[in-house]
Amino acid sequence: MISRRNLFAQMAAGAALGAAGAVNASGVSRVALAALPEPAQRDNADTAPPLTPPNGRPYNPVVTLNGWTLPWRMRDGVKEFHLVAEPVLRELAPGTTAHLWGYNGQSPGPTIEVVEGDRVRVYVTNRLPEHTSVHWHGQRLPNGMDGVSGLTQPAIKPGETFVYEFVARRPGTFMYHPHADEMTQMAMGMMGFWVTHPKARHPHIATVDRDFCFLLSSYDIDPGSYTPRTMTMTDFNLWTWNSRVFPGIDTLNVRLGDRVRIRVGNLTMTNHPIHLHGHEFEVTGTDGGPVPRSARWPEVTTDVAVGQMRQVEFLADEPGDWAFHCHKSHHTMNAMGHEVDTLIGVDHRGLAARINKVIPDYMAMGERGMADMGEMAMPIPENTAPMMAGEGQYGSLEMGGMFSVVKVRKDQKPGDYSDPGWYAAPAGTVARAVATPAEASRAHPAATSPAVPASEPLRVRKPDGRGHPGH
Ligand SMILES: [Cu+2]
Repeated sequence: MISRRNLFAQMAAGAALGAAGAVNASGVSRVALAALPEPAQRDNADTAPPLTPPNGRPYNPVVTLNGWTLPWRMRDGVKEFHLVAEPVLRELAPGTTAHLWGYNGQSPGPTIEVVEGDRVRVYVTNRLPEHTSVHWHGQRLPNGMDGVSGLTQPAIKPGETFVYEFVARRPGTFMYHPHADEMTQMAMGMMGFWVTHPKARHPHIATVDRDFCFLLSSYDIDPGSYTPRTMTMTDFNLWTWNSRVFPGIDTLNVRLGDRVRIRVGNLTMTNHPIHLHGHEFEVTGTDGGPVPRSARWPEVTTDVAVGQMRQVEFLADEPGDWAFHCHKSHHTMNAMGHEVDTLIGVDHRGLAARINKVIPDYMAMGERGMADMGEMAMPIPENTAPMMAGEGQYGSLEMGGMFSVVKVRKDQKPGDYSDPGWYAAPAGTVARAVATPAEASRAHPAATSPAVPASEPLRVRKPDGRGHPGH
């Protein structure tokens, strides 16, 4: 059987050979094209180890969540990268794959990591069925390198290779994405991260132990299908970090006492309040660069608006498994339908039995909330991430989408950031069920009503004070 992944790789390889002979509109000579840096490819969605710089000025590299950093080569003092815009297969979570467009085999594309003052040359080969360009979001650069097709350059036609070259003038957190048929190309997953490290000690940029980065992106992929609807304006059904959904997003593993930086860029069509449990952080950088210390304040949630980048920092001083997620609760769900009535309080008994005579598979849902969805093995279409998924050590997490866990551990060896497994909470520090009615009354002596047997039907007290029995 021919795997699609191999097919795409072969197409990319064949196409790259073709590119060397192509006439190029940007004035790159045939000799230069023949000497293009090898376009590195990646075919899986694991979090790659940070790329320790093999040459150039040293820095502490970032960790791209479920992604990787693009290798470069030094040529006459210039850092040269090669991006290939192309169709890709991206695993959103185990069992769920999307047909996206991206760079070098993945969506998002690889992170580009440089140092302030570096001269950077990026070759971009277009293997898409339509023209594209790359805009270097947030950078100071010559106008003609800004990547807005039609405005600052001709579009890169299919089969062509363009070259961008500029000096990374200021340190900070940046993104790259097409500025050509953006609606389609970004809805298809074309984007990447860019980090410029400071060249020397910077008054507003701290040295950190762990430096994570990821992009927020969203897709509208019908359950059972593989390709995003690109015309969708607001009703996206997959909310991703680096084109992954929980439980497919890796955990952020840190050591107790680490200073941690997390960089987030938003290329969705809505804002995302990003929330960390158990710690306070400060926003130490925005789109425009580092925030002066005097202008920072403590937060546990920061909103990342459309097109913005935010970097937050905190001291990881509380051991545990700390949830880290977008606080819009619809964004921590996978492929969900929206045209669903609220059924809380509706008693389906009897009704379900009658419907079952006509539709044997019919399941009543929602009458006690949606939590049942997390645990019931409801039949779902192929290639569809369950709406509420993920198993923790205490049961179903009932989450999807933009959710992960910051794991803070004191017993990891220095430099060991492998997944430590679930947190072993010290005895007596985990919330638990109250054991007996006697214990309950000790805990809350004012309580006078007897414990309600679990079998009792739910009663709703109406504002007029009359009890409303279930039926
Ligand atoms: Cu969100």
